[in-house]
Amino acid sequence: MSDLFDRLGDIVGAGHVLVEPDLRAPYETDWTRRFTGTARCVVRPADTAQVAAVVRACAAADAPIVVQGGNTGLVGGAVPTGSEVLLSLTRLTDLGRARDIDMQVTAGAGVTLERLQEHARAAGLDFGVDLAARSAATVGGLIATNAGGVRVLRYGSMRAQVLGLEAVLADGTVVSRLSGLAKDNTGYDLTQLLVGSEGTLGIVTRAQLRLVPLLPARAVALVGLDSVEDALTLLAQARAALPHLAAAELCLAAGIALVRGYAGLPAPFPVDYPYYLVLECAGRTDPSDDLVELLGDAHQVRDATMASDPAGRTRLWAYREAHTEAISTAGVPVKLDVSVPLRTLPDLVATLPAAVEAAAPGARLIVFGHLNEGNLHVNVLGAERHGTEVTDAVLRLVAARHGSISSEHGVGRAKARWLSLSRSPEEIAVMRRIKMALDPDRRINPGVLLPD
Ligand code: 2HG
Ligand code: ZN
Repeated sequence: MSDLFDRLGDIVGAGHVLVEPDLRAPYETDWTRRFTGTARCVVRPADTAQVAAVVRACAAADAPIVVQGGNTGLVGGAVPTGSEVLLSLTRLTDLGRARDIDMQVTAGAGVTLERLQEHARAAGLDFGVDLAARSAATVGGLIATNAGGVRVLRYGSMRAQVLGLEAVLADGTVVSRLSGLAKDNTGYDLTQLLVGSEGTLGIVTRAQLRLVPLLPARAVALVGLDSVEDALTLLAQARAALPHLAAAELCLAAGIALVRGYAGLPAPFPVDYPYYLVLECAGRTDPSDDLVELLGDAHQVRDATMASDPAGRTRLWAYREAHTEAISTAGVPVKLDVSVPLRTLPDLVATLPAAVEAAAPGARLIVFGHLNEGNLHVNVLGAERHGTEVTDAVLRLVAARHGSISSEHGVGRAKARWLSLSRSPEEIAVMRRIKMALDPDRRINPGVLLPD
């Protein structure tokens, strides 16, 4: 083993090979504390050439690799299981000029989402993906998991932002396609094959990313509602009437109560409602009037509060964005991320409490999510000992409604054994053949995505 450490030290510098348990520890447990394991060592290369050399050294030593970005993943896909070298990409922080001529930027895998956003905004542009873990989540991880977030309604998920990438394959080959051409029909799209492959086909080291216009004028509304059906009707009206619609996020009373306790937020309205919708509009000029008109005309709206100044917007977004932190502060959740066709969403929301109670009696269910994509985040507290039962019960409800067992977080280790609920045997067989073609020795992220 020490031969491998020496070799890795030669490649990245001995200070970037972390062997001692206390140095490895921050990398070995995920953000939610649900997934934890041991790595042989953590290795922190500085550029693509070093990543390729590390991969070759690991291959020579027959050491599997687990790849990690900001360690904000939620499905255990970047956590080691015992024998892997943990390859951390946080030092790949090169960030090119945000170009307005083609609205693109080249970013290293270790660039955080927040830095990318600030960089684009300083150039009068913006990035199309946003999510609460922005300060730590990295470009490489966002690509590997095809991250979603709160702006999918307007710009699509991470996949839609990736115009090209550079990656190291399991044998150390570097494939690079960073030209960013808007039109390029020259065969298989390797870039999009790697997006969402969860590090199982290659290690993304750099990406060519699409930027979007900066829309500085924003208005946010928090709306109290009686039912999911009403939330969907209001969303349909908003989609039709508001060309500036930028986000539509659903919260439930239990989550709002938890967040209020955690963040010390006041009650948004004099009375509580079972459902809440956060709507955001974004444009070059203040979109408040359009939002006021929509909410004034919609009979489903029980109460609403709005803000267009930055502090007020942040305050309203906090009711939604603080969910994940509030949940993790309350305990270690069983965390599921599912989507169903919109017409079946009310029924799924109605069915979840009984299914969860049967699987984990007395557990606490917190549901929220991205309404436009029918994407619910199902978090269950106090169910650590019933994680498998809860996961099985919820994912079967989703599959019965032709939904997806992973809407945006990925499959990781957490859901690999349930993959067949969302993908056919034929699809899984093709996925395995692709894996075998690119990583026949199952060297990178073994056990992630595809069940053993
Ligand atoms: C979000 O939408 C993230 O805030 C996290 O996808 C969801 O904590 C979760 O379950
Ligand atoms: Zn989400």
